[in-house]
Amino acid sequence: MTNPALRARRVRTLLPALALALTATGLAGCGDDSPDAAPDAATSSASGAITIEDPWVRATTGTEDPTMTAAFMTIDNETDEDVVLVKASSPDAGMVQLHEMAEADGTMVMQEVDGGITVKAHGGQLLQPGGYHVMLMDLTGELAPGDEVELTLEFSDGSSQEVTAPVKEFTEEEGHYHSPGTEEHSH
Ligand SMILES: [Cu+2]
Repeated sequence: MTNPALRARRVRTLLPALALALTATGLAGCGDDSPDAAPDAATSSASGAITIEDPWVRATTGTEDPTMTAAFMTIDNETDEDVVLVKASSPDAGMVQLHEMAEADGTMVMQEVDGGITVKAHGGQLLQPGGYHVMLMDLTGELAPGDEVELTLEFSDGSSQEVTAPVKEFTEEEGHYHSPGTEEHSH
């Protein structure tokens, strides 16, 4: 003859132990020693990811040449390997290049980056006016403040990111509101 009350009590006392065991298993999974441990790692922005912060595109309204503009952002690399931004594309631009500023005969000119833009392991790289930028050419239309531009960024590790960048008016302050090195990269 069994005692139902006793059995129920035993089940109840076992449950917290089971819950603890499950939690421990879950935590062990975050250790990330095996690259295939997290099936959603490529699409989430969990630790160990490449993330894009503060993307924006300079408005073309009222500019000298409304057929081209540039996109800016901060790329954070929280992985253990250097990665290179190798390619960018946008449905809003016929041609997209990765540019840097360089001095030529005493003036600053922009030119295509040879080999892409490197983001160091556990580091960040700022794309900003006067520095690295994603050059958008042959724009399909004018870009006014409030518009949005879709960007696809492709990295040397084979990953890619879809970014929606708001269009903003360029002001001088915008150029150095977010200097390299001052922003925390610990999340
Ligand atoms: Cu450029």
